[in-house]
Amino acid sequence: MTESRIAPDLVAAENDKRATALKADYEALGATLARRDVDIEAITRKVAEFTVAVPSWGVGTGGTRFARFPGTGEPRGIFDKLDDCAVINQLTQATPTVSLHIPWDKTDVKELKAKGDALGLGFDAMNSNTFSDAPGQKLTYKYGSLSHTDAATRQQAVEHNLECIEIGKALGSKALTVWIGDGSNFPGQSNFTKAFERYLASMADIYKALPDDWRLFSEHKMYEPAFYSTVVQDWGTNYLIAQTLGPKAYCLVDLGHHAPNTNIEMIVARLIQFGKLGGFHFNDSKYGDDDLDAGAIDPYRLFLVFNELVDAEARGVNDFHPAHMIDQSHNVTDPIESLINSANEIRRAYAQALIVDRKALEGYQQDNDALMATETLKRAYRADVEPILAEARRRAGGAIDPVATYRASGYRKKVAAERPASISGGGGII
Ligand SMILES: [Mn+2]
Repeated sequence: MTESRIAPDLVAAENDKRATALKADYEALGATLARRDVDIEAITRKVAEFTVAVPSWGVGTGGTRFARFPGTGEPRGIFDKLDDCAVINQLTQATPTVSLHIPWDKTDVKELKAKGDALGLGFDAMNSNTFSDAPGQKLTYKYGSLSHTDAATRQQAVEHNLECIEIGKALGSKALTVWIGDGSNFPGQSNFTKAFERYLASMADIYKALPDDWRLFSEHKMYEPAFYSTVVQDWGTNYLIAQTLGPKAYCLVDLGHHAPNTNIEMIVARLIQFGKLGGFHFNDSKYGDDDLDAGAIDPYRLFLVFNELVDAEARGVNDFHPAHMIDQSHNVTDPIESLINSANEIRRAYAQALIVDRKALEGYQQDNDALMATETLKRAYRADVEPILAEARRRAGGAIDPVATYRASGYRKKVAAERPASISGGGGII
């Protein structure tokens, strides 16, 4: 029996208030879609099956380089974090897994597994950290980790990743995500070629230790913390890594890790075409790696990314199962509310992409009818699919309006009484 963090009676009472309106909206949308030969039930089923992992670090309040303003009732450690993740999943029924970060979430693995089981939560990709120094760490990562000039420092970073795999094995995880902050701040500081050779050799050591049913995700990022050059800076370098390492190595696309205006959906298409799309870190950005909520700034871009994923699904691309994870930093909102909304926005983009008339689109592309081709995408994007999302949640036992239900539950106030405010939250942005 899964432990409920919010009383099921309260969820049911909140849903009762909204059930009649939802039924009417769902039927009306169903009739509209039927005129386009789209079966609303088929879309609702697919949406219900679509899940996204919540990052353990996302439920704490984030910050910028300048300051962090703690929220109330912030999680004190990984067990509190899992409680908060369970709230998100209870209300959205879209986030049954959590992505952990080591060493931030390091604790007794058996207790961690038991806590996840009690809350009905599984564990998605493990995330290593060699971009900051852990307390008591022997060698510093100030000048890099897996690509460091010093062999002993590289070895220490490799061993940390091996430890992440071991922890993940005990938790039922099936993937390791590696993001490094290695790079340089000044022209001439680092030899690009030698640094990348050292990185590849370190990653090959990690790859060797990867269980056969695991995947290794490398995550590229254009800049920060290094501001002149970054060792794994773009999808091209990332693709070279995955190609060099072998069939268990894939590229992870964090939407925020690109220059503004980069055509990310096209990167996604390329990686799919060559069998190296491992998964996503969803978030949104306006200027740089802002880590804003998914769909907050450019929901059309999110839709276009999903359009590529659904296109691949429709074409029956072999062995296609990208990992979906959220990676955001919540500075001014209640992180639980942001993550609830983000999970919904991601499902929304998926639902909209599912209703694209692909046959018509292909015809317009073939005829070079640019206007009607783009209009075909827009037509799907303009559809208000909220009744589909709400109905999928309701049927699975979630909330028709998850944020309103969360607020009605008084959860934050309740945990604030148990959890004293902290200045440092062990949070971070990757
Ligand atoms: Mn990321």
